[in-house]
Amino acid sequence: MRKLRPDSRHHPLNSAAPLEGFVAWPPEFAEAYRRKGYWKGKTFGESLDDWATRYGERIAVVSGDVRISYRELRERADNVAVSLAALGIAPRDRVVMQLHNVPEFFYVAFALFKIGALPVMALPAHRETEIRHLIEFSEAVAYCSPLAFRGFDYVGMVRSIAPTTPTLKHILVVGPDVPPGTVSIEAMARRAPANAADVLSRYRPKASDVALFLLSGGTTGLPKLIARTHDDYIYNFESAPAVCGVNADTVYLIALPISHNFPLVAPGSLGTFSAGGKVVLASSPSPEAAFPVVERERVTMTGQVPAVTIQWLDSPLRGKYDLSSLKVLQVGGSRLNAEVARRVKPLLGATVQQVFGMAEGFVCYTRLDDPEEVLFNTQGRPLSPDDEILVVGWDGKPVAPGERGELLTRGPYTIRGYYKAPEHNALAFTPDGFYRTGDVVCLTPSGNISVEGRVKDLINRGGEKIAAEELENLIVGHPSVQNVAVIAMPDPALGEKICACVIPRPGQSLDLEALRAFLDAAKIARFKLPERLELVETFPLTSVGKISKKSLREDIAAKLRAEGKIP
Ligand code: AMP
Ligand code: DBH
Repeated sequence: MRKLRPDSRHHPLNSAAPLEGFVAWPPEFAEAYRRKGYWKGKTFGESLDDWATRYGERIAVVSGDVRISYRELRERADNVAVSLAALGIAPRDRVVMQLHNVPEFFYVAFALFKIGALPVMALPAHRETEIRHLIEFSEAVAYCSPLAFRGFDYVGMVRSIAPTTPTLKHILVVGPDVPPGTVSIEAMARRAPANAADVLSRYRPKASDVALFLLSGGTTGLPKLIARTHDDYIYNFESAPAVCGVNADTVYLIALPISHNFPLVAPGSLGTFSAGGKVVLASSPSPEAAFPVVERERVTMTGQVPAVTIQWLDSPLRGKYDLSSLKVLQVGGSRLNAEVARRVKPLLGATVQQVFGMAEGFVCYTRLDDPEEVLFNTQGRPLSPDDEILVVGWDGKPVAPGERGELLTRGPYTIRGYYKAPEHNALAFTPDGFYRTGDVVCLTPSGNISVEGRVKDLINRGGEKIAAEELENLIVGHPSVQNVAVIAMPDPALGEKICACVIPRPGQSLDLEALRAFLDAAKIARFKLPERLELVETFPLTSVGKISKKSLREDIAAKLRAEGKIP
């Protein structure tokens, strides 16, 4: 039997010092957010306990045939928490979580919240390069994954990383039968230690402390870490139900990756839990996987990216399943075409809700009773009355009403800086703390935001964000490549796809397959692999001599039109 008594020297939670590398809100803002009741001083662990008390035997999570009540959810999270503490996982220790849509995600996340340890929310699509970066950057002590998912061996991957990441001590794995040297999450969840209350009472994270790390889509290099506090993240998801029509009767389907900000808090699983609703997990958003689940569980609401909405609308399966329970279809992550938005109600029977959000915080929603003109053509308005927004031009000054400009924002749930990234923060935030979203928007006469484009150098591939620079850094390493610019090209289904424009070295050539194989060998997420390669002799330049990605984008769009690939 292991010792369950944590060593108090390793538990700095009662010290006033914030986590090193975390950029806190200035005291006068924090004080105002508390005074206005946004930050309630409650932690995630306390929230789960409240839900279990209030909603008890109601079903919190459905996954296949498994149905878990609020009481059981709390019990399993507590069991896992005590086991993790016994392993030596201490407050503020980082744990990279790479789980797909399984209930164990909630057991582990809440267990970590309860002991003040900090999940780092990776996505199932990430591969060795991203995971190594996350483990190294966060100095993670543990990694958590399925054994395998969609044919990929996660444990094998982390085992190949572990010898060179000395902080990493534990591998936590979904399933009852896990390989030697790893820890079964299921076994931890079922083991009920007698002294759970006693152990957990020693861990008292503060509401103002960091609760978890999300990943930024990023514009430079590998993903940045976004530290969200108990106070600000709870405010974020507790405000969502009112604008999304979520209540105890809501059946919310998660078909996007469970660890992404959209299905976590907008309202996501956490907003649904806070209202006592039911969260249903699906393995994929495809009509084949999701429609039967909608029918069986009488799903009332889900969140999806525009590419999936198009699939749902065009699917021949639509008439074969009873989707009549759907009341609200949230669409976000990338720009929804107005004509697609218009088809949602007639074909799926649900009210469309556009969601424009970011893991950095700020979220806009159209409201369910907005006129069609607003529902179809805009991305709505901010969640909080204290979300401050500025739309600025190239000179950094606010543009005239209705003009386009970059959206800057700050507020009670928008970060003031990325974790441990002071140099990047000096560029990504204004001196007075506004986050430069990199999104180009305009304010419509109805007071709503319309997303018109962006100034940040990334590709938004159906909601999946790819930093151009990250790919460029890899591609210049190819022996046939002299220089490269990675750009977005228009795509009817995904909105955008990835195009690599390459100047080959003299006498060398390269084709798309070879480029993709080269990048695949670099072990990056497959959604980052370019879908087109353009070989060029020179790049168009801007007046200051930088590569003009704008001209490159125009060139590729013209080519695609000429090829009949886009209208
Ligand atoms: P991330 O930083 O990965 O959380 O991605 C957030 C970014 O996704 C935003 O800054 C926008 O560029 C984009 N985005 C999210 N929702 C929408 C939407 N409804 N319409 C257009 N772009 C969106
Ligand atoms: O793309 C996103 O990151 C996003 C989209 C919709 C998001 O973070 C959100 C809603 O909260």
